[in-house]
Amino acid sequence: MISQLTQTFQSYFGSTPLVAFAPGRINLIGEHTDYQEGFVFPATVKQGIWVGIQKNGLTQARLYSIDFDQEFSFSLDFISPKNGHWATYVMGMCALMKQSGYEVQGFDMVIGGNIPVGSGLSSSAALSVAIGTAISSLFDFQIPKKNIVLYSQKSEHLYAGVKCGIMDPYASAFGAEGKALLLDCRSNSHEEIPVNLGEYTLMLVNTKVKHSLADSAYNKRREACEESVKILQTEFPNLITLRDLAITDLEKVEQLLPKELFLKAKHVITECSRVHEAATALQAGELGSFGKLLNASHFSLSQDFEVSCPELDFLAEKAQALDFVLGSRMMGGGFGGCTLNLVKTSELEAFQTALTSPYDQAFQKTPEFILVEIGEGARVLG
Ligand code: GAF
Repeated sequence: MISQLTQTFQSYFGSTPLVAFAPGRINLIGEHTDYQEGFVFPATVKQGIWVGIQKNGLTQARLYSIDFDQEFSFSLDFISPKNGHWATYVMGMCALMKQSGYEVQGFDMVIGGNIPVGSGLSSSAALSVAIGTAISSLFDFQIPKKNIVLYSQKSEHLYAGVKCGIMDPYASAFGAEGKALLLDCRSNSHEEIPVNLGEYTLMLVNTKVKHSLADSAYNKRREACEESVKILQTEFPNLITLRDLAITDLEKVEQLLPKELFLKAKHVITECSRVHEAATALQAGELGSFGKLLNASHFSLSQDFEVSCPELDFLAEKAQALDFVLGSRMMGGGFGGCTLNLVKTSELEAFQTALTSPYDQAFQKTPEFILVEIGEGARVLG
């Protein structure tokens, strides 16, 4: 990828670029908890976004996307990011850096990547983090990683219209080889936990669907959680977010909230607890318990939080029924993307066979299987 990017850059812009990389992420467990300041357990994959960049001495950013085979340029003096275009992510990051006082000057940029489309591995966060890392390095801004993460999240809120949490850019920036990040989304700090899976392997199954309601439904779930917090604050005066509640509070929470809101709150409260249990199980090498928590997470996301879809439910349920699979669940925001599966390494082929034709028969689609290798977070490659 680096040599393809460098060659493309040279043929478009006639100079040699600095190259930065930011990976996509998986999430072991802890879904729809980050925007309630809860706990998540992501890790970074080897696939990601590469950005080549060089100064051009102009007041313009000139861009080329390898994947879209498209050029785009904009003036750095008048940045107006528009939703729905890949260049929005570059404009968004530049606008936010400039607002923070960084004097972003003219640059040329080539963007390439190998994150499977629609897989839910968070290519947009990887893109923003790669752009931030590249610009910071090119102009020697030395922007702290955490600020690049915050710009990335804000860019998604302001210019893509998704009120996402911090997990995706945080993981992309801070990922560590062979480790998952036990991330506290209140303090925005993490602990690295080694992912030792013995005879087992993590495998993603891509549904190859992304239902159109995904972004609006995501924002609605977030609003539902915020509404619950407001109602609950009358009885829990110290409550800031749902993260502040424990399993032992569930009975009282059920009495205070309408059923719809209760089920959403119940998911967040129980999922935060599952994250801690999963981290403990993983550290103790208790993979059976870890797998059961993945299954419980799927059930809760599907039945209580209602962010699954028929394709995800089908794949998770089929996988859970296999005796060489310890756990399976939908991963990420939902309504499409991938399931995450803990599969016995010697049975990976049998796993693919068991899912492929039933899925094809049910949905007229061939699922895509992606082996997870946990790689390092964002960095400048030279
Ligand atoms: C998406 C969001 F971007 C994350 O912040 C997180 O909420 C996730 O969905 C669900 O856990 O990836």
